[in-house]
Formats: sequence, C-alpha cells, structure tokens
Amino acid sequence: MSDKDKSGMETYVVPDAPFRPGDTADFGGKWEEKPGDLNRPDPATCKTEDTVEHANGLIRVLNDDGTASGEWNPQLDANVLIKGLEMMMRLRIFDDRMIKMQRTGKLSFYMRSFGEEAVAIAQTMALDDHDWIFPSYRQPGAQFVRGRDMVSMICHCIGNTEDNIKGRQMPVHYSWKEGHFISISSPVGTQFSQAVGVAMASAYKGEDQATITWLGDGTSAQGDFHYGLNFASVFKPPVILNVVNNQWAISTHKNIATGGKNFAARGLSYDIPSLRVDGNDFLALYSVTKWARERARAGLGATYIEVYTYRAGAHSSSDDPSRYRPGDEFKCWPGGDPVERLKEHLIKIGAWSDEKDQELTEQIDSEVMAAYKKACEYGDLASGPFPPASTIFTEVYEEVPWHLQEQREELGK
Ligand SMILES: Cc1ncc(C[n+]2csc(CCOP(=O)(O)OP(=O)(O)O)c2C)c(N)n1
Ligand SMILES: [Mg+2]
Repeated sequence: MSDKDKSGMETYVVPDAPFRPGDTADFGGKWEEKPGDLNRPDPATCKTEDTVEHANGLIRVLNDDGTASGEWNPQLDANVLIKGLEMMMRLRIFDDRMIKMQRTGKLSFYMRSFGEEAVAIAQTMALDDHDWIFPSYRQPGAQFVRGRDMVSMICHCIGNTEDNIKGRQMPVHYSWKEGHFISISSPVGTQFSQAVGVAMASAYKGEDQATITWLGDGTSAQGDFHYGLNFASVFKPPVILNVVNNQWAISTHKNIATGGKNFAARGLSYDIPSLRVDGNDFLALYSVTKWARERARAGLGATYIEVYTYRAGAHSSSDDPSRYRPGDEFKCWPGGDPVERLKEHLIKIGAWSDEKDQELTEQIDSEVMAAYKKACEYGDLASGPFPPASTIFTEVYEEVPWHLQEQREELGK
C-alpha cells in the first residue's frame, strides 16, 4: 500500500487492522462463498493450475443452515462426527481449566485453541495414525485424536515430577514421541522446514508416511515459511503445509503479514497445489486434508493450505486483546463457532440433541476435573514438588560432555 506525502512523493503506509477498540466490527455478514462453488479435483491428477480458484476462493461444506453439501462433502459417518465434536468439546473445557490453573498460580503460562478447535482435530482425524505431526502451540488438539492421556498433558503444562519432558519446555510446548507429535518450538516457524525434511526422508525410504505441519499468519512472514515451501516445491515430498490464518499474531493484524491477495495464493507461485478452506467448518477441514493425504500417498508431493479462521481468545495468558481489537469481534466472525456449527449439523441430521450435548459436557467436565486433581498430586507451580535439579543434566547427551559433568559436580547433584 502506498500514499503520497505533502511533497507529492510516494510514502509507505503500514497496513493496519480494519477495527480497533471502540470501532464496531463488521465483516460483512455471512461468507459470500458457498459450499458447491468449488469442484473437488481428482487428487491423483490435479496440477497446481487446477487449484487457482481454490486458492482464491473458500472451500466449504457446511451451509449457513447447518446442512452439508458440495463435492467436498466427505460423507462421514455420524459416529465419526460425534467423535470429532466430543474432542473439540474436550479441548475447549480442558483449555478453560488450564486457564483457571494459570490464574490461580498452579501453572505459569497457557495458550488456548479457542475458536480454532476444529483445525488440529479434523485435520489429524483425516490422517493415518503413524503420520508425523509438526505442530505449533495452537494444535494440542491433535493429541486428543491420537489418544494422549490428559493427566500427562497437564503434568507437562505444570512442569511437575511427572512431566514427560521434565520442565525442558514451556507449558503447552508439548512433545509426545508415542503419538508422532514432534516437540513444539518456541521460536515460531522452525517446524515448516523440519516437516519438509522428514517428509523427504519418508519418500527416500519409500514409506507411506505423510507429514503435516502448521504455522500462523504472522509466522508466515518469516524466512522459515519460504524455505519450507521452496524445498517442498523442488523435492515434492509427502507433506501437508498449513498456514492457520486466525487474523492475528498477538496484537499485529494479518494485514501486515499477507503481502498479497491472501495466504493461499502464495503457494501457487511455488507450483504447489494450494487450497483455502473455512477453518471453522469441521467437514471441509477433514475433506481437504484427506485430499492432501491422497496426493501424498500417490507420490504427488506437497499440498499447501490456508486455514481461514479466527482466534477467539487472547493470544496467551499474558495477553489482553481488549487493548487492540473490539471485544465482540469474534461474535461477528462469519465463520461462526466451529463447535456450535458441528453440533448444529449433527442435530440437523438427527444424530445429536441438546440433551445429549448437555450430558456429554457434564461428563467431560468431570473427566477434566479428575485429571486436573490427579496431575496436581504430582506437584504444581505454587507448592511443588518439582523435578530434581539433577534432571538438568540428563537425557540430552548419550555421553555427558566433560563441562556439563563438571557443572553437575559443582551443583552437588
Ligand atoms: C522467531 C520468533 N519471533 C517472535 C516470537 C514471539 N511470538 C510468539 S507467538 C507470536 C505471534 C505468532 O502469530 P501467528 O503466527 O499468527 O500465530 P498465532 O499465535 O496467531 O497462532 C510471536 C510474535 C517467537 N516466539 N519466535
Ligand atoms: Mg495468527
């Protein structure tokens, strides 16, 4: 964007958010793009040029009235959808409990997936169980899909004596070897190149193992994003590269990171089939990921996806969004609440009811409460116990280097 200054010279304008505190947020009502607008190309023959419209449009399956339609409808069994709904509800209730723990000093820091629950859950459900997951801190939901024990997740967030990574990471920066869930990196974006590298290794070894990775709109302005796309374009490994455009990078609006029409269209210039999907539509997310997985299985290489969503809550427990955006912005989001939308769909097809929903909410509530109490038995931030100091020196090197050995002896542990 450019403008002229008083002398008539071109000056640069820093892109800004459409709404700031005090403004009335207005995204223009429901999406203009409708399910059925876009075809589902054959994944086995699809070329980048066949996805130009998909990169510039929005793939949807759920209509505004809760029905499902169009070629992208994955035609899932109601039981699979109920499972997806249950996991999204579990994640939301889990997140709320963790925030309460943070506010009462039982853990130091937390990040919710509020408003984006469908992303990791629907996309991981569409994968094979042994596929690699290279997440950001906004995809802990993938662990629910792979069956991680909730007590273990809470112990990690606290960093207590049962933390599987012994306090070596920030809270929410999970690492879970058994679930093929790779450790989350605090410097954002590193996972893109790592995911592409692992996918290249799978292809080289001739294994049918795909890799999925996600980074945010803000993070896509970093070099890591382009390194990943470049290698994916050249070597065509079985990788699914997602940019989760949740409109915000802490307090910086996506407008300052886009640098083009949208995030999805960037993939076209790397000659990678590129899709833009409604990230609050569980069925559409599942469907595009299944499509990308089929391409990976057929040896056709990478798929690049912009997941169009909205970060409903604060960036983290350290953030106060009322300082930089209107408080009711999420309520105006045309994509709606992903949990409510799937629930509405299930009710519409006669597979769910408000009573069942209430029952399940109560069941998950007590499950989360029991897990929280159990985890606190192993220690919390306020009162310990903590992992012994000696663990600073263990499990990183197979053979401890002399200088670390010396430091350990100095500590007397
Ligand atoms: C390399 C690096 N720069 C800055 C930060 C600080 N930081 C953490 S998250 C974040 C915003 C990321 O926004 P986005 O990529 O849109 O992801 P979102 O939080 O919206 O999911 C920033 C700037 C960091 N962790 N690493
Ligand atoms: Mg973001």
